[in-house]
Amino acid sequence: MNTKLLAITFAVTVFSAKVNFAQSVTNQKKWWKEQVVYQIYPRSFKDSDGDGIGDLKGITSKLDYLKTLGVDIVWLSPHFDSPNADNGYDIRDYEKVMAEFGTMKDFDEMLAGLKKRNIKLIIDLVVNHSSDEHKWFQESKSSKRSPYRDYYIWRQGKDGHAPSNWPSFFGGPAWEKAGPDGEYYLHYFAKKQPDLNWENPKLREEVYSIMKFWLDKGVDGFRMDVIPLISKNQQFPDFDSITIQHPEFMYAFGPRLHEYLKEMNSKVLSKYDAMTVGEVFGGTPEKTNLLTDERRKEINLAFSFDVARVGRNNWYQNKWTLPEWKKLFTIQSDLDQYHWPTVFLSNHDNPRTVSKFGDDSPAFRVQSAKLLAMLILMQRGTAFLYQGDEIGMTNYPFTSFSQFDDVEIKGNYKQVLASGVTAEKYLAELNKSGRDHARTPMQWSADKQAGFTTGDKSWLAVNPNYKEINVQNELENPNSVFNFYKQLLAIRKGNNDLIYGSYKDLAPDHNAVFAFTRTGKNNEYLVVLNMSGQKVAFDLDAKFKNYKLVIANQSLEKTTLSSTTLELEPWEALMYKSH
Ligand code: ISL
Repeated sequence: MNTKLLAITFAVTVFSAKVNFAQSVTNQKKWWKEQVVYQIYPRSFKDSDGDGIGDLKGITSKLDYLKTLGVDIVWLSPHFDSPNADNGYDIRDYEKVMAEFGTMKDFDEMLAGLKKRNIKLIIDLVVNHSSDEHKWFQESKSSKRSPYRDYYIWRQGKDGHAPSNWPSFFGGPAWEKAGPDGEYYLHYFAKKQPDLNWENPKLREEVYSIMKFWLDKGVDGFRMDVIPLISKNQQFPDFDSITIQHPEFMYAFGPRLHEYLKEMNSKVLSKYDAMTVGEVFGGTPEKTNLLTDERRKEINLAFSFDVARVGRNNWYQNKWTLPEWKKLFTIQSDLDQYHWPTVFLSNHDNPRTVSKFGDDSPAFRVQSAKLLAMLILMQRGTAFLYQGDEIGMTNYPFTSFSQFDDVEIKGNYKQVLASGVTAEKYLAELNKSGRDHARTPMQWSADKQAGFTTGDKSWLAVNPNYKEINVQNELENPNSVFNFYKQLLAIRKGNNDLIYGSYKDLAPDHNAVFAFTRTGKNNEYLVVLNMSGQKVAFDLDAKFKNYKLVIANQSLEKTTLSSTTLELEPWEALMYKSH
């Protein structure tokens, strides 16, 4: 190679290394960018007193399980006092533990147990609304002259009707007439979940005081429930017939949202090393990026649902293609150094990961659950795992509406059927998209009630497949989904190439294979996932020749990439590294 060409080649190599170097290190290092979160839905995790409802002592009894798995942070869904109109997302007292879940002493013991195991805790901040049984609302409803009246949003009706045609997400209108003055109060969700009035500085100070109460107890941050909804358009205009189909896009990002979050950050969050992740329901990538831009000092991270809810139109689960799904990962990983992505495929509001994105049939459940584990944990961004996904738990086979618990399903039932959708069609769709799939009790063993409770009944039926799919079996089987998650978590832990490395989709248009690289300062990792039930021959660039296998969910003979054509088995997942 002549000198000039050599010099050019050298310059290009240095530049591309610099680009990779730049991409892998420009993000400021933070613990919440590096660590993996495990979401616990306390009602369904572990019951310690036989009443069929999960509780805090139950969680404490399973902390060694979480430590063995290797997760770093627990996100605890609401544990506060609640009448459970929406399973705790309707809070009656923000500084008291729900009686079914135990006492503040139990909370303190759970928190101490987590800290002893070097596991952080973030809790759910639900401050778009409270329970209608909260003392603030009871006072507010009692009279227009109550000092708590403006803790909520009351308006006179118009011509004998509600103040506007706004709908609730849980069926019916978003306005409810109540109290001696005949005014209406606003509730985006259930009637028992009245929206708080963030225009009122006194209410905001109450929220900040609640946040400090839990941060001073040693909690490490918050997941913020529907946080983009807290600022309302004070004109409360009627929606047209199209907008009304997806009101979240009108309810979210109201005029004072950023002002409120900057105030919250300045008055509370900036005084702690706290992690915040906003549930950005009703957002767009551009708007969401304004929330999480580090320079704006609002919140750290956001759940936008593009990836997890791909194909969703309310409770309809429509088809989607792998290329359109892969593009969403590229968009979120292309964020600049002031933003940091989240990676999650399910939570307590969405179907089970392996049932929606994998294949939960007996032939491919284990392999596809492992493949999805590699996808989540090797993507760029803070990974959020949902309880039970680590053992490949599946959707529940609902056969009748009486089996559902979800207030969203029950609240929408009448109007869905009134719209002409048959009960069979609605049930069939809910068997793909319903929230209860993720809320069936954690399957600990093949004992009765899957070892979730010593009682004879659980608050929601245990999935009938618990004798096959349970933690005990998983721990005993070295090739289990659990042990694959555990291996991946160990590979990822502290690996700055996998955490901060740049991301590149190698085959964005491929309809079956999801292949990407993660390039850091020291190593490049190649991940190849066959997200189909068919064998696929996949061609790789020659540069990957001689990359070494790190982990695979099936055949291990593909140890070195000697050929640049990979013959992939159905649902085969492989990860290689450059050296
Ligand atoms: O997408 C949805 C609306 O149809 C729901 O799954 C969900 O209500 C929405 O994502 C907001 O979720 C959060 O707020 C709700 C609560 O029911 C959810 O459990 C919570 O995650 C109201 O607090």
